[in-house]
Amino acid sequence: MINNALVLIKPDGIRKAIVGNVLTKLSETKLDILGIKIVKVTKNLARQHYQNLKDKPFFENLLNYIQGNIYEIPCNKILAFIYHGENAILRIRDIIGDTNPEKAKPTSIRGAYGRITTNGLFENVIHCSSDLIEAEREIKLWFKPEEILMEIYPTKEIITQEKKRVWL
Ligand code: IDP
Ligand code: MG
Repeated sequence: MINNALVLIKPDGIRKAIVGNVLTKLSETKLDILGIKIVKVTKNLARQHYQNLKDKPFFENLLNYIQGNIYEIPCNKILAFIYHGENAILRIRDIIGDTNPEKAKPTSIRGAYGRITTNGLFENVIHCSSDLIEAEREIKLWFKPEEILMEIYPTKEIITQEKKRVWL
């Protein structure tokens, strides 16, 4: 089944300068990329992204982690990708490995590059949507329709009077 997955290279992946390694590993899937962007993550976006984990004891730490605020020199950015193709979610999740980097296969992305911080947070380099429903919710949260190369979900046109910044 063809599906879409939201993939995020989290701030630790950027700080550790392993973006190239991570993308090389993901390219083994031969999946298509339909969207790419660099994003400064606000607390609001972080909270919405991880809304299903809001009752977990590590939730506040997780919000700070995804915003890049847990480091001595903050790294307030992530890279966001939409991968598309046959069983995209399952295949990417297989390559990224277990959520806990200590349990992840050493050859997986999280196994090779992740760590557990001293306060117990799984700092695991990369996010991938867990299922079809989450993928749609997350892609719509991180991307606007015009930032995606294909109309993967139905869209409609509306007229707005939104204030926006344009080139001088
Ligand atoms: P996933 O990223 O493999 O889908 P989720 O359960 O959705 O795993 O958790 C989101 C993120 O929260 C994880 O990637 C990891 O950074 C962190 N996390 C999840 N479970 C734990 C835990 O038990 N202890 C510490 N951090 C965790
Ligand atoms: Mg998840």
